[in-house]
Amino acid sequence: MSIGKNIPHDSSTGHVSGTSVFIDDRLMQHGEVLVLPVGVPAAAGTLKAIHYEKALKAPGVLAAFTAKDLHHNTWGTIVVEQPILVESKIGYYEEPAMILVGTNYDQLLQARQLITFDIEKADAVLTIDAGIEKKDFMYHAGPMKCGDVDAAMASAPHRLSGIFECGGQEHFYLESQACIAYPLEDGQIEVHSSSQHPTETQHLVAEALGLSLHQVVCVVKRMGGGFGGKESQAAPFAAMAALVAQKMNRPARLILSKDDDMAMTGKRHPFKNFWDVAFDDQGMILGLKCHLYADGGAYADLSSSILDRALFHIDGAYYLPNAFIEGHVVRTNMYSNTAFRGFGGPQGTMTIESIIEEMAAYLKIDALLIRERNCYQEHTRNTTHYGQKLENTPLTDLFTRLRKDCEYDKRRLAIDEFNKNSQGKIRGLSVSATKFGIAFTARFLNQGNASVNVHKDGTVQVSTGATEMGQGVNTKIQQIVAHCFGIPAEQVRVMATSTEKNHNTSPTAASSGADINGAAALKAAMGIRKRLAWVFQQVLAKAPMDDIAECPAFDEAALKFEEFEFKDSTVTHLPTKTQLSWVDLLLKAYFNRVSLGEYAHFKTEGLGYSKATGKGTPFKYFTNGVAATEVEIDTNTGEYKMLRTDILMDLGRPLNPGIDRGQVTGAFVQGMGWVTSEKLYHNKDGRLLSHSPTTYKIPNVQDTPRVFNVEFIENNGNTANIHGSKAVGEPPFLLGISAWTAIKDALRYKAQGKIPQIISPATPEVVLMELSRYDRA
Ligand code: MTE
Ligand code: QUE
Ligand code: MOS
Repeated sequence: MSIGKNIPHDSSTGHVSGTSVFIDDRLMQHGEVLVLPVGVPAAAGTLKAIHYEKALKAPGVLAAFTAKDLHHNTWGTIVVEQPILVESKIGYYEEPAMILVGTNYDQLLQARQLITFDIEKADAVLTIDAGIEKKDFMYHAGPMKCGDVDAAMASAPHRLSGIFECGGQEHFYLESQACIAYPLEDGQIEVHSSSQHPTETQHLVAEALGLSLHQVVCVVKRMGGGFGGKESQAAPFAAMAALVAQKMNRPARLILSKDDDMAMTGKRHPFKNFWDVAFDDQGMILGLKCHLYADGGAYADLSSSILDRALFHIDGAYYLPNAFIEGHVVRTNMYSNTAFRGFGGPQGTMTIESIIEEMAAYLKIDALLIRERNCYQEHTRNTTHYGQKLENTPLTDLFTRLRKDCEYDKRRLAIDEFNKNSQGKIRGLSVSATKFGIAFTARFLNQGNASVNVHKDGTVQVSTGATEMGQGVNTKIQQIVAHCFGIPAEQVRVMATSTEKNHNTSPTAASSGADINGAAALKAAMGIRKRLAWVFQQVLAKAPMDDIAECPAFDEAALKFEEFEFKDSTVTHLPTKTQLSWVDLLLKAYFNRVSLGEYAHFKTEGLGYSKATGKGTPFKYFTNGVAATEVEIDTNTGEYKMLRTDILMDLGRPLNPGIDRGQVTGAFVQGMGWVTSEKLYHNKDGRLLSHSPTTYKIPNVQDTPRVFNVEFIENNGNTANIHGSKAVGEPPFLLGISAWTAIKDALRYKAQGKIPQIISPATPEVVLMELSRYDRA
């Protein structure tokens, strides 16, 4: 049976042999043209005119289009306010304002150089501080409150307050935003897009072109990574390609270069969070007040939901008896920030992990002790600040086991010793945790649909709304359906995602792709399995099934479903041990005109949260984990390396532990990159300077922990999700935070009684500056 097995990713050989087809691998069609977006050279102001006459006459250029050519130019997943192409008001530097069309990419790039702009420049708002000063807020989240925070604060033995700041993050998917639009008959358009959200892409293409939804199909075979960056922001580029396809009646290919992609698209939200914490001598948190500010960039995009999720994750893994949490999204003249793995969760959780490090330095007790003391408990202290009671959340066990498994106490003593004697080096060790809420907090998104088609040779094709971006959702769905029918996984294929087959889908996001679409696929497969069992039951009952008589109509009430086992490509009637092969039974059903296909819709039950009261059950369950990271810092240069990381995760009963291990290690390293080396640099005009791999530093293999242990605990108690599994995509991203808290812990040894304070990312430069603050003491 294939559930819980390490069957390989369905594209693993394709990816390493180069036969997997990404958008730009699609064969060029006759008459196909290339599309190049052109960005504005200012971050704020009014666009008066674009002079592109020269570019239009340049070799290889066929056409140019601007906002005027679009039927409808404004879009937005939540708030409709963002232009596809700038009409007059400029939102950010390199915001697309027009598109050039030609047949040769290099010639298009040269032609782009010939374009000039008349812009009435305005002062750009480039930082959260500037946005706060201007009071230009797009969204207010919360307050979420519990207990009586003011009373708790007033009577607490200790108080600390501070500001936690973290930077943005480029998604750095290997495949840039990419789309090809094909004009079909009667004005219909088919777009093949690298999109996490085919339905949104379909909808925006239709709106932008003045078509109805049934005239547009969006197909997604796979993405070369998405990480949230292709959730909302794939759609406007698809609209640009589709515009060209419509206007010129030719296939139109838009593939962003890495540099254009980095400059034009939104990133993770930087946050600046003002906090005030009250605690006792033992480090027990008595109250937390926090005001979060997120840099939304120029447009709303998904910022409101992202800030909501940050508020939901301000508790990390720790019980807050009294809290008052609120936040604002600040509008700035930056690219419009968007979904990125964790979706605000990391920015919330990192705040409390940072606070705990400061409490530890202040109280001079080990931070792990503070974490263990404040950790959510099983029977008491198990309700979040938004009133959701935790179930099946073995956080205390995770801390206890990790402390033992990674030999925390022994290593802490060794580090104390090392730091006393070493010259020019200090080490730090820290544990951080994740308790990631699974479900879209926008309830309507927690639904999915799937269709399952069984063919006469016994093989199966499955289509769902899930999109494959490397995370292995197709493989998990393949396993779920193969398991249901008792056939080998190789006999099940998950087909390209298409809005023609599955409509009104949610983005593949919030880590719930496999949860929702897997459940829908299982529901559909079960429908078929029941009818097959029914046919078998009729065979056993010797119902005539011949030229004259057909199999009696399906009657669920009369079906003894549990008597039929589907296993090893054989169906067994357990009471009589009678067997039929999978294919024989299928054929029996087919010749009796019993359907071998099924469509199903699934919705996640039990969700309900009120923004008005800040209370409810936004999440179906939580995925939990802890990580211990040890770092060594060179005090002369501020450079550091991660010596060792131990991760312990609760993934319920994983559908595919091998794929999940890949998700855990990948997400950890991506999270570690965010908090260490991935710094976005801009010039004073708001132009992104780190817009290529040469200036933006993602982790390489030498930056990963020298010793890297990943373990899962056994947790058979999660009844909330399919086959007892838990979502894995985003939660381990938050464990990368332990690399940053480890740096903060190491600094404590040199701080001469000061409390280490660093921003994120803690680049070597940041670390060196902080060390120099202690020398000046
Ligand atoms: N893994 C790979 N290889 N590539 C990706 O783009 N995206 C992450 C995560 N893991 C991503 C990934 C994000 S942001 C999410 S929300 C989930 O995968 C989405 O997929 P799932 O819901 O099927 O886990
Ligand atoms: C997590 C997510 C998303 C989310 C909420 C989460 C997400 C997303 C939306 C969203 C919200 C409102 C809308 C909409 C989408 O909410 O990815 O279209 O109107 O897109 O907790 O990942
Ligand atoms: Mo993931 S940020 O929810 O696409």
